[in-house]
Amino acid sequence: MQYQCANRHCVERTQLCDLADDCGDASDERGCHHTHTCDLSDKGGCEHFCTNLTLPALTPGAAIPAPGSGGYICSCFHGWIISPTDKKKCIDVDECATGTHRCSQLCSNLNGSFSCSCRDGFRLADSLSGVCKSTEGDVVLMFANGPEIRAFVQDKNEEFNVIGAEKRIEAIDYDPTNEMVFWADSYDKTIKRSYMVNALNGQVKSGFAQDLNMKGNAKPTAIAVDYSGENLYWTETDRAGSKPRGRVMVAKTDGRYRRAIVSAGIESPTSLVLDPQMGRMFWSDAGSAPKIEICWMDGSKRRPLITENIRHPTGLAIDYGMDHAVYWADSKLNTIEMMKQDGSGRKVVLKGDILKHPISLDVFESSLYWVTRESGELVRQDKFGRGVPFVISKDLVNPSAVKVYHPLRYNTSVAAARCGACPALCLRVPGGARCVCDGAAPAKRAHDTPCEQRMYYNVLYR
Ligand SMILES: [Ca+2]
Repeated sequence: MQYQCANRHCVERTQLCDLADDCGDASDERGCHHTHTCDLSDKGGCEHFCTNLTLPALTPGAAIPAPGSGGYICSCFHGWIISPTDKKKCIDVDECATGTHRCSQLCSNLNGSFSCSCRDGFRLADSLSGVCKSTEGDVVLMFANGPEIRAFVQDKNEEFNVIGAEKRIEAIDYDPTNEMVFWADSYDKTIKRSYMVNALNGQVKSGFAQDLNMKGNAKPTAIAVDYSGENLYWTETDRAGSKPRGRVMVAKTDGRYRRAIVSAGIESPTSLVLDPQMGRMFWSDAGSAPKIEICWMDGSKRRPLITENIRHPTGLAIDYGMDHAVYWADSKLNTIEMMKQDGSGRKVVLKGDILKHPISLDVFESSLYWVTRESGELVRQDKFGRGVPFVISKDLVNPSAVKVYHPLRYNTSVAAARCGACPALCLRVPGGARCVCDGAAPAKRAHDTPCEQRMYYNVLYR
């Protein structure tokens, strides 16, 4: 017979009150009373429930001691847990803070429960699941498949071509404000852009590639668009030397003012995501010391977030709708995990062969989307790991990237960085932005923010 913990995990009865936290929330240890038994009339003083404990037989074959020989444990109704200070009293579980809720967007804690709600532009799909769905705009899954970018309109079951006749598209992202798609081509070692099909109120009928002339020795491996500052970030790997050298680069979305912002201690960057609202960026490195790192969007305040239990991280994604949680896939471990932006609350969401080695991941509403390289599939599953994976598209020849295209993906109402006085790049930092000059400092104009140093920072606002 098993015992259900406050967090709804189940443990064996023999694990109760054995001084080991088997539940994970200590609810198998907090309400322990080692003497006396309890009965229905007084519940041993427990506020909600009590359960008598039976000591295990001391030797095999010996008579099993009577119920209550091991004392008793107090436990609580669902949504409550024994107080850490009073082992008979029940207190509310804050599901929103402990991350045990299943709200796809907003969570409010209630006494003994919690409730889900949705952001502007979304509504609950039903009264039970906590799933938020957008009320306007199609959910379009944009994915790269070798030389082309395809788009799949989920609710209409329609597919169309965004870009074709490229070489080997490695990474994609888009600017939701200007409705432009960006991609990195690892064969041409360049980055290109195009208007999205149906952009400019439907005037754009097909994609047209514009090369941003990034051609160099390094291969671009991941890209991310900063919609708030019209900057393009990407990672690249230079394999010319004895050891691969990775970099995080930034330029304007038209290719100007290109410069490296992180260039030491990276080997093989595989993915990059930005959170302009928070002024932070994250990248994964699948080099000899695999890791996920965070820094401000100007390259400062860098630190590693995940360095353990990680093999080949790929596909970072931020759930902008749910507390900006960070998801990632590990294509060697066959896992999809999540964490808070400070690295806490790490949790395995999905694991096992059923994932088929995800190489790119995205999250929107209540779903995760990923592509698998070997089996060539585009797959969807609930972002809390409920249910089973659903194959949206298969027989893809060389899929590399997936991105959910939707007008409400980002909170673009966040004020654009106040960058008027920056002569070159203006990069987001938490609560503000910084002017950063390009490598060759531009001629100083009278009204410019000073830019004579190789890299000059100026906090514009806080
Ligand atoms: Ca609660």
